[in-house]
Amino acid sequence: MSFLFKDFPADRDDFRVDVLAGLAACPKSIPPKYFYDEPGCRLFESICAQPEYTLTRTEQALMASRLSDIAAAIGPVDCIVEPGAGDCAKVRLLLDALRPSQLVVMDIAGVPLAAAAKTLARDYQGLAVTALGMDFLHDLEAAAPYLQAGRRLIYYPGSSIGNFPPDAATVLLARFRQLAGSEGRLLIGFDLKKDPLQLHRAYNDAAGVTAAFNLNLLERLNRELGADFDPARFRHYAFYNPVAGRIEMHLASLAEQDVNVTGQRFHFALGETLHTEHSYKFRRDEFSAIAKNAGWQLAAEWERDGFAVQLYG
Ligand code: AVI
Repeated sequence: MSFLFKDFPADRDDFRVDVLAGLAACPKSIPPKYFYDEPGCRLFESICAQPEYTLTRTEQALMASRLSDIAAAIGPVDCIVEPGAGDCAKVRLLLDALRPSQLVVMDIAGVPLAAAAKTLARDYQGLAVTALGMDFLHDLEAAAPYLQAGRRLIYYPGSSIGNFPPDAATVLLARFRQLAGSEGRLLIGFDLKKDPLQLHRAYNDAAGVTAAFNLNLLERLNRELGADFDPARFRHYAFYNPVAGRIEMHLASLAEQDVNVTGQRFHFALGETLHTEHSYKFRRDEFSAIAKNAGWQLAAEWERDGFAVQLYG
């Protein structure tokens, strides 16, 4: 078994600084990457199993049904790199089809990543698995020394790119281009624009799991920064904004209230929201224009039930 884990410890101060800046801003916001502490990762897995949130299952079905076409279009690959790999489940299909010699996975939640990556290393004899516990938005370039030479494929599934506004998505895709190199390829999955009511339901599941995921952010602030949010005084509020083409997720204050975070006091008016996530939905041509601005040329694409996978070179 060939396995390496390198942790790039998240700077507790980044979290504190981002939270304080986001709460002081108008409108208030906190970056969505802070959803993913351990309870947040578990809640996200549970969201993916909810009947209304079909995104993950649709992508899996698309990948499984078109795998041989996708693998043929990608061609030979030495190294697969997956930023934000989470439980490392999605990449297995590509490992089976492409048989690269190295897999590099990255995630801000380093402990669960390391466990999942170690299992992969056991399951795929001859595959060198490198797990990097890092906030790749900060540290992507630090991954370069861990990548073996050869042809690289960046795999970015799950519509994670939708959590970035278009300008930030362009910057991230350009950084992927740098890491992949001129011979490199990008396989990316994203959610398509569709019936707004279907989208609304996906982010307002009947079991309340998405609400719990959103409210867990306040509990995380209480646990890790000694804040005194009362989650019962905030409501999960998610809706589709058709002008911007995105789901917006907020936490709405149910009262006029003050909250203390690391000794600083923040006022919430009744109904004021803390914006926690954007989830952009795209047309295929809209997305390929963003990727083109980042230096990628569309090579092939596949679509199923409102979800797209595109291959770039
Ligand atoms: C991770 N990301 C693509 C998910 C999404 O759909 O934007 C996160 C999520 N937020 C609420 N439900 C799922």
